[in-house]
Amino acid sequence: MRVDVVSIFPAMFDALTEWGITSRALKRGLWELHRWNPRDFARDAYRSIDDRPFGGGQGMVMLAEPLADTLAAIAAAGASPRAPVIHLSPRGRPLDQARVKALSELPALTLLASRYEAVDQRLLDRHVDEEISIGDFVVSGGELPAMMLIDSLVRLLPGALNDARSAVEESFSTGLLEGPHYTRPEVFEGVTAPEVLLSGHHARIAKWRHEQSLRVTAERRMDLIARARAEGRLTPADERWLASIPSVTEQPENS
Ligand code: 4F9
Repeated sequence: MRVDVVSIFPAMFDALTEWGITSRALKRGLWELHRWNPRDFARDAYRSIDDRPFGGGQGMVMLAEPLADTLAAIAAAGASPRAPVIHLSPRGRPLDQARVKALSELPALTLLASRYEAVDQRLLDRHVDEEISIGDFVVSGGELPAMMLIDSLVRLLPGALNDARSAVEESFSTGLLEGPHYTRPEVFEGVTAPEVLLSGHHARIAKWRHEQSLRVTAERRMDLIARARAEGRLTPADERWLASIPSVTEQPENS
């Protein structure tokens, strides 16, 4: 997979190329990163990439022209057919694992990581295919959101994870949160790990883990339980277990 990123802080992406699974996958040749600084495409002597908003107001707006020229250079450098251009923005559609999976199957994509609160709308309308949000909060620029998107994509590329991990990946596709995990020592600060995990009884352990996954999901993310229910992914045994958990069945006051 080829990833082109547009950012005025290209060095931030060293976090992906230097560390962890994304770095190893790069060295394995599973993906490549090309960085483009729109300042290199500025049209004036000051290398301007932003200006004050028409109509007044707070903040600056990224100029359409240097960004359009950057995207044109990427299209000229990249393989055809043209890769989709994605802008990381709090105004975008929220990212989820299904979208990550679909994007990970593309041969190439271009990410626009903007700064200064805004980008000229004409650039977005004419040259951006999709806007994606990584959550309902604001950060100082699109670089960290772009890195989160790239990390989530790269770990799905065949060969990026070592085998033991890919099984863990499958467990997210259940659409439920993971339950608790334990390792040595058996007693930590006076708290013993759940005895079932030390029993060696594989069927009981699998049942316990599934129940814990349901419990944690119901306590924190009823939206995921509702979706699993709607999609027919909860068995009658799952429903009986959920109905038996006090912290789940208790209704919060004022609701
Ligand atoms: C981008 C926030 C995607 C959430 C970009 C400021 C952003 C963001 N998801 N905030 N620039």
